[in-house]
Amino acid sequence: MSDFKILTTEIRKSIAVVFINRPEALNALNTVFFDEMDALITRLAKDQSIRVMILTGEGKAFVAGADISEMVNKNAEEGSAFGRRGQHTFRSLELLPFLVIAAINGFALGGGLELAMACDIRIASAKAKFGQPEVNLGLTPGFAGTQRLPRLVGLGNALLLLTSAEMIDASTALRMGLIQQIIEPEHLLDEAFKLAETIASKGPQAVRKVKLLTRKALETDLETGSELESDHFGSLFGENTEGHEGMKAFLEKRKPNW
Ligand code: CO8
Repeated sequence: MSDFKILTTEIRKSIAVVFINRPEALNALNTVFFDEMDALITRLAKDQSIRVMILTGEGKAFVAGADISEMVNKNAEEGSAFGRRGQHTFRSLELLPFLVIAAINGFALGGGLELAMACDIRIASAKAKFGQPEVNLGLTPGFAGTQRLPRLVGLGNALLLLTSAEMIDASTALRMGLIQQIIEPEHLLDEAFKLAETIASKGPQAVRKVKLLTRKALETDLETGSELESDHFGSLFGENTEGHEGMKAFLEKRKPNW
């Protein structure tokens, strides 16, 4: 998508691979990034052919945080507005109907870790480093890091990372549950692509529904979530549905034709 300065996108089969391409500033997130990400999300959300998206960074960082040079002279009102802007973009990313895999190639710090946490699955290079260093700058996270981190790693681990600003390696991040897999750096994109292909080969409606329902589990009570699950489960049954085709294909010992 040539009209973008920072984001480059390749569509390979039904998989969108999105690169954050500002390596000279370790892919720090500025206003241009947020404008482009909003536009990209709007485009991709409408594209029914996309089954999985991979988000990764060019160079030695995934993203080393919000752009400090753009933030330094903001007043309180502008600071809040920038935070809200980023929160809105990350929420839209999280709400994309298809699965989003963060392939974390290097530093994922501050706003960069917040961005990775808004993705559905995180796989990381063995060289990646993670942290919420905002308190080093006299700041709190501003893109909902205080909200997503405890949901992913528990309160104690979240407060440890948020208040110590300690940078952790990939094996510590895996142990905490912050990431799901560690990959040798040279194989990161290939492995992300293989995982994306595996997910893309499953029932597309079922995968979208699983994402929606599983995310709901963190945002609603058990009864409401279970009720929603029953509705979606039921919608996959009956003539000409994906579930009918999937079950018929199993019984007929053939691949489903989604
Ligand atoms: N913002 C702007 N520029 C950056 C950033 C950043 N976050 N990170 C790196 N850069 C720039 C450097 O200034 C440097 O530029 P130049 O070459 O012009 O001097 C270039 O990228 C390369 O960086 P380094 O030379 O520092 O590379 P090193 O390998 O020596 O160090 C580090 C890598 C450790 C990642 C180091 O760059 C670093 O500590 N970066 C800052 C990390 C950080 O503090 N991130 C958190 C930022 S705050 C944040 O994300 C809050 C989000 C919520 C905001 C809410 C809005 C109100």
